[in-house]
Amino acid sequence: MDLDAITEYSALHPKPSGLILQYGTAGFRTKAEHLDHVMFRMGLLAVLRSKQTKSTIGVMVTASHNPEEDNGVKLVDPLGEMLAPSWEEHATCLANAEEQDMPRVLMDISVKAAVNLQQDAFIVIGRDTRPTSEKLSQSVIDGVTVLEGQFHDYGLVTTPQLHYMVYCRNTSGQYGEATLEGYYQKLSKAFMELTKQTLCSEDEYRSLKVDCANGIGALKLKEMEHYVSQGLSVQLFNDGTKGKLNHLCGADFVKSHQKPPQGMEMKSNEKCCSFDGDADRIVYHYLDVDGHFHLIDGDKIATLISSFLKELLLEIGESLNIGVVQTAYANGSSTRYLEEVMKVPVYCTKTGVKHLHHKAQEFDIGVYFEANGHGTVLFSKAAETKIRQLTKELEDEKRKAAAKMLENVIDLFNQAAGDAISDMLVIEAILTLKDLTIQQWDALYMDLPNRQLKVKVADRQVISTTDAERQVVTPPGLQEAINDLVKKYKLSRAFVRPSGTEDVVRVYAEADSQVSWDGSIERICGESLIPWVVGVVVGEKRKLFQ
Ligand code: 16G
Ligand code: ZN
Repeated sequence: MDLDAITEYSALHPKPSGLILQYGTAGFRTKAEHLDHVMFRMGLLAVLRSKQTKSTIGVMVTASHNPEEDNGVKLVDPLGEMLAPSWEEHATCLANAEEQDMPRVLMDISVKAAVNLQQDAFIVIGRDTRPTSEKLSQSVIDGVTVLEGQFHDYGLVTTPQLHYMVYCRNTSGQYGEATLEGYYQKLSKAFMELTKQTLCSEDEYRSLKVDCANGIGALKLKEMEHYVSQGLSVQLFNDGTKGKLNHLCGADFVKSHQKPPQGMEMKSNEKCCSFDGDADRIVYHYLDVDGHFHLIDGDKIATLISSFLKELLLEIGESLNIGVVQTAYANGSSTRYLEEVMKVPVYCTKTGVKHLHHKAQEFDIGVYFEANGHGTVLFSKAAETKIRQLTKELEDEKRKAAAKMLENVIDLFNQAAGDAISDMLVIEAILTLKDLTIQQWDALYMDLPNRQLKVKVADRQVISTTDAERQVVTPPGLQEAINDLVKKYKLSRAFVRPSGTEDVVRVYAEADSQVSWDGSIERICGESLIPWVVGVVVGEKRKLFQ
């Protein structure tokens, strides 16, 4: 390691003194102007991680659904997963080391992690469409180069596309070809195969309006459109030509405000969906004939997908196990529907894709989705091999056809990460195959009214939780207060957790409402439940809903 060169180059990417950042749920995220040194240092760290794992490592420059002024970076581990927790700590140490200490911290990490510095390193880099992303990704490259790592810059790609590239490169192309063309070919082939026999060709089923959050998803969907145009016609909105990234549009806005995105013409009963800024989340929505907005979030997506998979397994006659993984944010109705009607086991993990992903790996078929629309399906190696074998061996035509369908579903999912484009194609295929309208899908169950809000507190770490964030441990008394409160309302549930991405505490509440759907939840959340919980958190009772 040439420490002099590192010191010299690091001086070109100086750390603002006193700035402390943490590698959070999805990497580093903050105002873009504070990130140059972090990018350079993540370039260095990626090289060490690559040497240690003897694999290609990914670096994605994005701040997902955050405002345009923010940016962020995350490292992608060999099989396309999130960075291992011990390396998150290394990342935090390296990013926070003062200028003069940085080379020593880098050395310490390589000793602690037993990195063979003689090993070659290869890094792939991607970025979203933020105005600051290009320069910041150049700083990553500077870091990679000074440690003599090799790299390939994919330029503008969605986050899941970069995860896909990493996965492909580390499995010698078995997962797919590590190019954008390879990604489009793989997904479109599976989609066209899946949908080719569908009887229904009506436009209502085949057309979809997509709100691209003014982000990278628009560019990539435009590139992909013609590969799937025979099976699906997409109309893009918020494609970045006018509006601001994630501003009043995109999956996060739609989900958290429970209203339609701006910049999208929606006629009643038209099928619409929204991506987030880096296209790893998707939610569906539509306006009914009375102009009411209906949101179909990650929970309903998981329900649609798992019921389809379960039917296919029944048809094939194989007893592969399916598990659905959710977080505390999953609507109570979805959990009840999955467990009681569909009879599939449901598990709850902490918020953040890495936790869900990890749990989903325990099943033959692990379906995971956060309510916010981030999710995918994982097939164990054994299950995948079995299914591929069945497509060849089965003689019964119906069973064989079902196995082939499942094989295409495997290829259509991005198993490295939740992927708005891939999930969209899976959903469209299922709706067409099942001959379902968006309204019929929505009607599977009725969401319990719910509200979320965030509270700024001096120190969000005063709140600690257990039981997949559903129970508060500290401060003492808070959980009891929540219990007392939710007892009063039917089917009600509430929890409080410190955010992993912002300096805030998040509060969630849901409850059945027998009186009037909206009025009642506002009363529960607005006048009673949430202010009460928040009151305990901030040490004062105050009204939060105007
Ligand atoms: C990040 C996570 C997302 C999670 C969100 C929660 C990834 C790729 N993204 O965006 O899954 O829902 O954080 O944020 O893991 P919070 O901790 O601020 O509520
Ligand atoms: Zn995202």
